[in-house]
Amino acid sequence: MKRHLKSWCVAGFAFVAVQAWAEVTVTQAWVRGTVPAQKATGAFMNLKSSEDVKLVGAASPSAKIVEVHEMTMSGNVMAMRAVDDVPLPAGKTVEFKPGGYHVMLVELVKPLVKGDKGPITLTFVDKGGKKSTLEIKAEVRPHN
Ligand SMILES: [Cu+2]
Repeated sequence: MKRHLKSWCVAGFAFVAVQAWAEVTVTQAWVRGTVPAQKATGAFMNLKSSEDVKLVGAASPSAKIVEVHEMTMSGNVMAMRAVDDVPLPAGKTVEFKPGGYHVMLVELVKPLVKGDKGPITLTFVDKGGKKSTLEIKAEVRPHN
């Protein structure tokens, strides 16, 4: 009987832990490679969170400035702007891709060439205001 109670406790605790923890999965992360004089590039990926969270920031040792940008059409001109956050609704894949959201790496420390892995730390905040970070490695694809 005592044993039975204990297993209930463990199960209860595990349930609470799952409820509180938002897990974000990042797939197909890549960075557009650069040519030597180029100072900025974009990183792209698919993000999926188990809970409602927002992407609120990014950082990388590869660049001095890292921002989350959105590309939009302004008239017939493509323009990009920094956004404060990107909502990741629970269970929905949000694509960061050329022409849309991207992580902008500005003032690159050195050119990013094919075969490199660009480490990027993403910061998320959940509905309760709790912050979490996730480090990803984005594969550098050839410049084109
Ligand atoms: Cu940009």
